[in-house]
Amino acid sequence: MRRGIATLALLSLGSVIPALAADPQAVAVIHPTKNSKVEGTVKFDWVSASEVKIVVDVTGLKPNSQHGFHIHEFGDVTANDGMSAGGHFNPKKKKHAGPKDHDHHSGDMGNLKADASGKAHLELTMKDVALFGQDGILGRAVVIHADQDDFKTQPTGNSGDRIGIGVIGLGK
Ligand SMILES: [Cu+2]
Ligand SMILES: [Zn+2]
Repeated sequence: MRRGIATLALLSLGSVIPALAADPQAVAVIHPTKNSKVEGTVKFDWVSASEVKIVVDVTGLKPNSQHGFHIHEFGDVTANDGMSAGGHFNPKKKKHAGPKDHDHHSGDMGNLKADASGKAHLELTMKDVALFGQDGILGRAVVIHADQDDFKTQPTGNSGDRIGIGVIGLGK
């Protein structure tokens, strides 16, 4: 009887908590905004509850240049200039900076470096984002910018137009 109640409790818990792999993942597929050809993927792979490995592969960038990219607050990609995604994701109310600076927006991911063919590959590890909850990034957007993030200008890093955007979805 007691075991039956425990099983019932487990079953009902299972129905409210989404079935996630032990190692949850998220992915954003990057699409070009107007007048852009930027495409690619940004993958998020939690190696522990507080540590996520991010792998970025993007094409269509200006060759040999750097491009700021961030998680922005809203997964609203209705505006064709990307502006509907709002500002940088910043639940901890910090100042804008680079991902390696002690204080930075949770969504600050630094710069992508495009090679001579306009491709960029980047891997970085961040500790400030989760899938769900206050730090949750699911349903928000990754935005890639035309210019380099200077890690100083508030609150944007002065990285210019939004040339690529993708909504962060639950990964397989
Ligand atoms: Cu941005
Ligand atoms: Zn920022």
